[in-house]
Amino acid sequence: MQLSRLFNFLLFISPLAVCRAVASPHKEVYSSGGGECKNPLVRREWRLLPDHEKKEYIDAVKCLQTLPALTSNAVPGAITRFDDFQGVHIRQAEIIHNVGFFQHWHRYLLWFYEKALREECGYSGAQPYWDWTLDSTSESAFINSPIWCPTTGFGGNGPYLNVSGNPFLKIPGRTGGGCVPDGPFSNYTIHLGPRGSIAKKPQCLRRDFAPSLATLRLTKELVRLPHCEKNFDWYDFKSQAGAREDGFFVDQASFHSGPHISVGGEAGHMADVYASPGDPVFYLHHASVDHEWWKWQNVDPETRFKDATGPSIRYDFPFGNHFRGPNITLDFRIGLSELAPAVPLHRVMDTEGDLLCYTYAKEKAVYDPTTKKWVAEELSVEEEDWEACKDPEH
Ligand SMILES: *[C@@H]1O[C@H](CO)[C@@H](O)[C@H](O)[C@H]1NC(C)=O
Ligand SMILES: *[C@@H]1O[C@H](CO)[C@@H](O)[C@H](O)[C@H]1NC(C)=O
Ligand SMILES: *[C@@H]1O[C@H](CO)[C@@H](O)[C@H](O)[C@H]1NC(C)=O
Ligand SMILES: [Cu+2]
Repeated sequence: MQLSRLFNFLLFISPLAVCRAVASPHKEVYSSGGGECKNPLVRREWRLLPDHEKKEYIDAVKCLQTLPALTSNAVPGAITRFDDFQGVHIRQAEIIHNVGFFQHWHRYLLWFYEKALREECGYSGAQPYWDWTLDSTSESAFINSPIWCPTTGFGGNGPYLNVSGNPFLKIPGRTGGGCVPDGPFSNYTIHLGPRGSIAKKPQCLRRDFAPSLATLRLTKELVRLPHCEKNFDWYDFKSQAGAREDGFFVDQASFHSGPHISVGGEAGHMADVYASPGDPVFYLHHASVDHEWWKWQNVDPETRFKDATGPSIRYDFPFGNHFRGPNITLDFRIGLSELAPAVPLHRVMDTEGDLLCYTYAKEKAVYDPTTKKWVAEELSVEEEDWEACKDPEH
């Protein structure tokens, strides 16, 4: 056990700390003449950012919400640059979920969102992430998470609406549903959605917290399950669990869908498979989903930077029982419509490759009850040993 721990640790840290200086073999195979990643942006957990960095991020998002859209020709309701990103997600929602390139597509979207914040809105930091596991210890921990803080966060829950108006989802213990009344986005007008609608339809940002669900579906144990998988298709399937062709199964919700429905409930934007990027917290949630994939990849980078498997057609096996299309390969292409060029998956496998250039801080957030502040601590070997799995199923 100790030896395997050590071995795993070496596997985990070596590519980050040591091997970055040397060429890794897969890069020669897929050299595409792009740039070189010398100073990766370091993505950190939201609550570990100093307040002035939190403000800088939120100001940049608000800036994106004032710049004119670039995709109005294709998305009539897109008014702002922020809408552009929500719009491309709405348009592609039925092909990018419950498929093998779900992780890749969302990683690519986030990269361009982070790029827009930096290049068009003067943001100097990296895209932060929201580690939901820190807020899953109790209902009040979830409700009082620093992420919902009205002054240094994204605002909180909407007031309770008895009838959610959502025929597709039944979420036990939902507590909100109305317009987010506080925080920096309480006055923002979302233009797109609900669901597949890309016509201009002004609406407020809605949240519908389900705190009891958050204590069940955002836990460290749940996050750990996919990490037990050695092959990407099963890691990915378990990360996306919950949504099926015949409906959404709350009791199977994964660390991807769990936060969507714990924040969005029935009536909130985050629970809308199409329009969820209307809530700015979507990007912090998906950065965390990406962080998990990054951790999984870095346990065995030589293999896992080249492992792209799973169906190309939504709900094909293992997401459903169909075998309608081919499985994805590293040459399968994804795109963001007018927002970014189509690229083969191999370009987004390595976050420090010739296209992407970011990493995640090797730290964890710890609450200090005396100062009532979250502080960063270095991760121990055991904590980051995601391969130690007592009961591997595959
Ligand atoms: C909620 O709405 C249902 C159906 O309209 C109604 O029967 C019920 O009494 C309402 N509950 C509350 C607490 O208002
Ligand atoms: C929202 O609008 C109201 C009324 O115009 C204003 O009082 C409030 O300060 C605004 N809030 C934010 C976060 O901009
Ligand atoms: C895709 O991969 C699965 C195994 O994960 C396999 O059962 C299936 O036959 C493959 N489909 C095709 C079209 O090769
Ligand atoms: Cu999505």
